[in-house]
Amino acid sequence: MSATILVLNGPNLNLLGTREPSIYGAETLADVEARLAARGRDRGVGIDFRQSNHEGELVTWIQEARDRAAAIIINAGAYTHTSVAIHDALRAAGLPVWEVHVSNVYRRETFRHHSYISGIAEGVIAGFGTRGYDAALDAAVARLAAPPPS
Ligand code: CA2
Repeated sequence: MSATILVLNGPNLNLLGTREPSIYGAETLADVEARLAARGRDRGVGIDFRQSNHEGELVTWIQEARDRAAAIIINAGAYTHTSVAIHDALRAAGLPVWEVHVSNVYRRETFRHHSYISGIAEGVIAGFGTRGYDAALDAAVARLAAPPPS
């Protein structure tokens, strides 16, 4: 059975492609999901792609990932900057994590410069638009194929 990579999206990311294209681009989240599903198929992994506006739902999905997924790619949206609960759940899951942001958060307001996720992530991708998800997927696939020596 092939590995599954959980791709989680936090609050308001369901609005991608509908508003603020100068910050977030024109692609919808459904476009990103379709592209990642195809990329995952090409690379022999399954993609479980989800979005929620609710912190607790994201926490539950991260907890469940422990038994269902081999890696997590997460754009936690604004919860990136606020959520100790998501930080704790990611730590507890014990899976490799890649953090993605569509925009370059370091060019924006200072409250977006701190992340509760970066410190436990294998890698952080910000400011490459929705292509950041593709880069994170490739990094996760490479890591699953050749885990680092322990
Ligand atoms: O750049 C990113 O991917 C963010 O995670 C997006 C979050 C923001 O709070 C983070 O600081 C950076 C916001 C997602 C909102 O997405 C929208 C998309 C279109 C229109 C309005 C909001």
